[in-house]
Amino acid sequence: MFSPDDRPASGRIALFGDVGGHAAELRKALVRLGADSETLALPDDLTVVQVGDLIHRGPDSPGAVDIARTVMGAQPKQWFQLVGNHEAQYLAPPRFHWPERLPPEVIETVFEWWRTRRMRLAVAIGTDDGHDFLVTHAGLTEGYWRHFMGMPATAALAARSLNSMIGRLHESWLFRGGVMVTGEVDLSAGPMWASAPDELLPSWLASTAPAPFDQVHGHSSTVDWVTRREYGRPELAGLITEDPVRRHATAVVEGRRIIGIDPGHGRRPAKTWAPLVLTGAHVR
Ligand SMILES: [Mn+2]
Repeated sequence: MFSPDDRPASGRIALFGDVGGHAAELRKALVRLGADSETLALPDDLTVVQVGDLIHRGPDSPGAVDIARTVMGAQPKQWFQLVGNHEAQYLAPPRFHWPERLPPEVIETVFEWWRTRRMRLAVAIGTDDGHDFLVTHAGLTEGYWRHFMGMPATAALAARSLNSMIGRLHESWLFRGGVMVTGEVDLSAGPMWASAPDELLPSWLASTAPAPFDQVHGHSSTVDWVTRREYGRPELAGLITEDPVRRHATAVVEGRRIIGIDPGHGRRPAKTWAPLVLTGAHVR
């Protein structure tokens, strides 16, 4: 029997975009949210979702993996680790050219997360004010939702569908590329690879049915945060609200929000960025 007491307690959920090997930035932001400055123990009311691409690019990928490993080990219900295309590089094709390779023990940790399903494709988040968010690395395109998943009607069903494919017959579907792999725009691009300006947003704009839930994603952005130039078709610009301090870009398509939170770190960290903090929120 369902009773209101069975509902997970609501609290803060901090969604971290692509960390890209910037372990020091991740640590600083966690401490700012109330994590212990030495052990990184999270306060009881805080849950973290990291959208994948923890690694590569910045100076300390092993350190970033170590932070996730430490908190997941101590507080497994309070850290949700998603898989990005950079983690996928060590798991399955398509592989892309990348100049760095992690040390073997770090690769082993990433592989172990995947094998034990500690690292997953998606998380669904509900908020007390009625939002229903699906969180994935690159975002769920309309075509992938339609053709590979049977059009789940809620974020929780979509997350369950994606996560249940790990280790199963159709696992390779999860690694489906898109324009960033093939050079061809694909409105069914996969949830680790879809490009926000070229595939994710256009796919939902072209949809005959409104999106059934809101989304949060990392991986790519509709705006270059350094030059403030917008990517993609001009009609996208009118739909997007930018927060250049936090580096969040929120598109509203048919009343549904698609929030991009990739801070766009390079070899150096972004000058300014922040996780997206949802209050009154719970993982479904
Ligand atoms: Mn990515």
